[in-house]
Amino acid sequence: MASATESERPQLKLYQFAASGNSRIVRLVLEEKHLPFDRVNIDVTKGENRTPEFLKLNPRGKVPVLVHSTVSGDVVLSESSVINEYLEEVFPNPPLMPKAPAQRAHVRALVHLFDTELSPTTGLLIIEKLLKKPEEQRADFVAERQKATREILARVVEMMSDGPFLAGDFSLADASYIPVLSVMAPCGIILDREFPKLGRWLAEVKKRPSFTASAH
Ligand SMILES: N[C@@H](CCC(=O)N[C@@H](CS)C(=O)NCC(=O)O)C(=O)O
Repeated sequence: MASATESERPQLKLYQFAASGNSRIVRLVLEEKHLPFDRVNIDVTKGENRTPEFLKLNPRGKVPVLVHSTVSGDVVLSESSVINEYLEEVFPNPPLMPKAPAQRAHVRALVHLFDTELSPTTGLLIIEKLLKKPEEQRADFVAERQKATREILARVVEMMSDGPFLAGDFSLADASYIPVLSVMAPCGIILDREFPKLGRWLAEVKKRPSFTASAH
């Protein structure tokens, strides 16, 4: 279905935190697919992700969690990239994965690079630069994380198609990178200057309605 009408409105509930980049990765895909969803806000700064109720949904105590209520019961999923693959399978239109197996593998390789390297490396840089007061920020730590981030971004650029998106048409890969790459400037990494291809990519994804709709 291209977009859900009221009669076939899917029962999707997203346990999320507005400021969480990983929650936004899923919100981006829900918006791109025009899927209505209910939000349950879990304030991780207040430990709401550690309550017994939430730990039943995700024993790792992390947002996002998606609950899809179906005739056969609730499907409870965590991990943004797993949730997004599920959404792509269950709600295939509009598609956010290419058709050819090699291109699909390429999208997954980009998502894997994000999940295993960029997210853990740069997540801590973002916390240091955006959440801590300037006087609390550790200059050595910031410099080391910026260097590691730049190394990973250089690899992303090598893997990028000719554009405007990361891998052909807008895909699950773009959704994974948007939240982190849209806050590189306050982290001291200027994409337009250092990674112009990514700067152009960011300008392009910002034009999509999903960028604004998913922001909070
Ligand atoms: N790889 C996971 C990461 C999830 C994650 O780290 N979520 C953060 C918010 S962005 C969280 O819930 N942190 C709370 C905590 O670890 O206590 C994903 O992609 O969903």
